[in-house]
Amino acid sequence: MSDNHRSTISQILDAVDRSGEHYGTGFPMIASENVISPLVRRACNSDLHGRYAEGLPGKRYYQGCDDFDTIEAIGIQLAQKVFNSSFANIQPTSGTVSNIGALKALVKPGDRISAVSTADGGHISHAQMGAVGLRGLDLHTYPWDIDRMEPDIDAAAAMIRDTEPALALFGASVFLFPTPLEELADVAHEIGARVMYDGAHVLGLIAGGVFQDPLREGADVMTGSSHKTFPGPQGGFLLSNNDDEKFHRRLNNAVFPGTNSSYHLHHVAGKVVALSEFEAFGKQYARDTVRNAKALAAALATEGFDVLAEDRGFTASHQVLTRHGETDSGAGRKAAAMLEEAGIITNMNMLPGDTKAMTPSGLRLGVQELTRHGMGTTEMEEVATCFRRVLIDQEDPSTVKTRVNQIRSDFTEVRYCFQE
Ligand code: DSN
Repeated sequence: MSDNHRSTISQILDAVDRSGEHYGTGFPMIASENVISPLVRRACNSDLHGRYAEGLPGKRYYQGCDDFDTIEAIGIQLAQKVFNSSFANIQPTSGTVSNIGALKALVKPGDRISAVSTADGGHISHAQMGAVGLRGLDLHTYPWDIDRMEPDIDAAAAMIRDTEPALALFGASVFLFPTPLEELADVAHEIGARVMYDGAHVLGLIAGGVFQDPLREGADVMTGSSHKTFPGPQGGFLLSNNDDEKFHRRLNNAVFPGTNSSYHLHHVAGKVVALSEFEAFGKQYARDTVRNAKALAAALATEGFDVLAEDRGFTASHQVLTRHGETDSGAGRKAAAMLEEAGIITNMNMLPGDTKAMTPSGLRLGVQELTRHGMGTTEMEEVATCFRRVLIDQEDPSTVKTRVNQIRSDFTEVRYCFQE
């Protein structure tokens, strides 16, 4: 190896080795992330990372897929069980890719679609800048109830009746409370629209039975990520409870060949292990996650923070939203940077009223990963105290970091999973 190559490789590998450090010693609180279990990691770190298996189990375009057929067939069955669905495709390589697949299956270019606006917490794939624009759809966003942090039911129902979308899309990336889906899905079905629910953030809570049950509340299709509250490797799911085989074929075709070729077999194997672990431990994990989010929100409010949605008990999901200054002031960005210096990893987030994604006033916090490491309500109070020391008391973040590392050192294992 030349000196140049040696230096490049060591720069890369040093950064790879370091990359997990602050997550392992601090508080990982990004609401869209999670930690994988040792057995999921083993499945992901396999030879499958370099293989192809286009098609479905037993119907492949390549030889050499027998073992992977076993893995994917088990995975489809487990996904149907865990999500209580008659159809599951476990191939999408991300939540966004499962959304692109669902849009390919459900609508044609030029069709109208209704969705949550990104300013109100909708995902970028629900927007013109993302998958909705890619499919050439005419987007109409729901009127929003800022106090309840959900679509304004009457106004959104009227909007669906007026605009008559071909598809009513629900779900978001800022997701504190269940969507009033039953009411709005009924209206959408009345005017002949299909209903899609993007459960990316809350999929583990849905499967754990603690949030809402979209496939029984009117969603024709549910998409989601396999790595947010569902604690698997990065990837996606496409799910439905429609029993029509023709519809199943349409969904499968939208995934392959529609939107995926290689679908990252090592991650699929990891998803299947995660599904099995979820079947065993998921309900308890989901309950503990929501309990911790409520505890963190209450503790932050007690410490003096402006926590959103107090009137509704702050949250019913894994997420908590805090406001740190005036609308569009960038106070959320500053707060996230200060917390990072103390070993607390969060993300700035737009709150109602903010108009600029890079200078928002808020933070979006998630407790699912801390919960997976075994933290409970007592630790949530300690986490809130660390927030107060950094952001209200303005203590030197490196002093607070010592305390963060000390708290975290008692919670290094991954729980709610099988031991190797
Ligand atoms: N950008 C992710 C989130 O943090 O919500 C979703 O893809």
